[in-house]
Amino acid sequence: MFEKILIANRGEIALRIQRACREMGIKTVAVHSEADADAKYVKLADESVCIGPAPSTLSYLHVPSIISAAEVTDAEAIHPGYGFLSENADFAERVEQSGYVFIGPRPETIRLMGDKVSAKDAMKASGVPCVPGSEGALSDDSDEIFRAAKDVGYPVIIKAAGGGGGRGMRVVHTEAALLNAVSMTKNEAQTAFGNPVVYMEKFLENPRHIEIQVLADEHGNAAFLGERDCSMQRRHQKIIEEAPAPGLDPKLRDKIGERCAEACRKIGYRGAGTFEFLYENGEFFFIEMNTRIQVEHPVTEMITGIDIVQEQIRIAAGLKLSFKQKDVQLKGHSIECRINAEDPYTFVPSPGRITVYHVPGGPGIRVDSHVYQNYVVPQYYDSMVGKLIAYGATREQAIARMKTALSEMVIEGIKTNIPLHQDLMRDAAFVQGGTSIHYLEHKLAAAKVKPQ
Ligand code: MV4
Repeated sequence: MFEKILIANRGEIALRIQRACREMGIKTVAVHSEADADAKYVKLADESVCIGPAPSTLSYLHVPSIISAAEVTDAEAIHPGYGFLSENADFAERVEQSGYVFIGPRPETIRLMGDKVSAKDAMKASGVPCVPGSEGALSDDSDEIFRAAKDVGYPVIIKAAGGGGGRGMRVVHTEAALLNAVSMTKNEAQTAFGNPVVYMEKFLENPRHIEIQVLADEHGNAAFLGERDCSMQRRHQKIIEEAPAPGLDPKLRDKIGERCAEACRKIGYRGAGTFEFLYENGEFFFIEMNTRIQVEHPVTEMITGIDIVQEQIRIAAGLKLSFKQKDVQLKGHSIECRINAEDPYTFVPSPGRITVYHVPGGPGIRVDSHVYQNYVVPQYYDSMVGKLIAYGATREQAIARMKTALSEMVIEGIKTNIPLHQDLMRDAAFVQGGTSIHYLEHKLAAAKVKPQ
C-alpha cells in the first residue's frame, strides 16, 4: 500500500479523500491555492503545498505545480478527486510518466470515454444498450445526415463528440431545421472543444437520469454497486441524488448492472466509474461514462457499506477488489442534498464568510463538508459548500430524516439553497418518486416555489 498520497483537489472531496487515507494509515499531501490557505483540509493534512494563486488555471489546473508538489513531498500517488484534472487524459499520462501512480483509469481509457463517439462505440460493442442514433460520427454529406435522421426519427439531438455533461447539444424537431443545426453545433464544437465531430441520437423527451456505479481492479474483477437517480437537476447541475432509483425493477437493475460490469472487463477498465443512462418507459439507454469519483458517491456507500474512495486507492495500489459481486447487497435508501452557497431561487452565487454554522446529526445522517464557522467561501470555485446525506431503512424514512436534518442545519452569513431542499422534501411529486430530468426546471418556471 502507498505511504503517502497527494490530493489534487480542494473542498469537501479533498477532505473525503483525506479521511479515506487516514483510515488506511496513508499520509496525505494537500495542495492548495492562495485562496484556500486557511482551509480545514489543508490544516488536517500531514503536509501541504501552495501551488499558485486563486484562479484554478493557475493552481488546481496547473499540471507542473502539482507534479512539483509530488516531487518535493515524495508522494507516491495522486488522487484527482472530481472536476479540475480528474478526467484529463494528458494529466494522467504526465503523472505516470513522472513516476507517480494516477488514482484512476488508464490514460487511454480516460481518452476513450472523453470522446463521446468512441465511448458509445465501445459500449455498444460490449453489450451496453445505447440511445439509437447515427453509426458513430455524423457524416458531412447532407443526404446521409437526412437519412440518419429519418432512420432515427424526429426529434433528434445533435451532440458534440468532445462535449458531455450538457455542453454542445442541439435538439432538432424537423427536417427543415436539420442541416443548419448540424453546422451550428459543429462550429460551436470546434470553438469550444477544438473538435468539430458531432453525432446524432433520438431525442428522449422526458427521461430520468439514472447512473450505475462500477469498480474494477487490474486482476479482471469488476462489480456494479447499484444505481443512483440524479434526475433532480437544473441547468445540468444536480441538486439531489438518491439510491436506489425509486420504482426500478431489481431484475432490470441486475441485468443492466451486469452489462456494465462486463463492459469494464472487456475494455480493461480500472478504478471507479459511472455509466450514465437515460431511463424512459422502463428502458435504459447509455449516454456517457464518467471515469472519476462522483460528487454523489456517498448515497451508494450508504446503501452498500462499501467505501468507494478506499477501493479506488486499493485498486491503484494493484490490490484486488475487497468484495465480490454477491457481497454487494443494496440495503435501505439514501438521499443526498447538495448544499450550495447561492440564492435558493435566483441561484446567484453567494460567497463570503459563514458567521454561524451548526451541523445536523442523529441516526442515518452524514455531512460531507469542509466548511466551519468563520470560514470564507471563496468566489473563485463552484458554490457547493457541502453535502447532506440521509440514510433510512425506507425512502420515507430517508426523507423524514433529511427533513429533520435540514431544519437543524444552520448556515448564516451567506445564502444557501437549504430552503429549496426543504421545499423539495415536501413536494408531492418528489415524495412520490420517479420525477424526470425536467421536473425541477418546470416547477421553478411555474413559480410553484415561492421566495420566502
Ligand atoms: C439527451 C437527452 C435526451 N435525449 N440525449 C444532457 C447532459 C448530457 N450528459 C446528456 N444530456 C441529455 N442527453 C438524448 N438522446 C437529454 C439530456 C439532458 C439531460 C440529461 C441528463 C440530466 C439532465 C439533462 C438535462 C437536459 C437534457
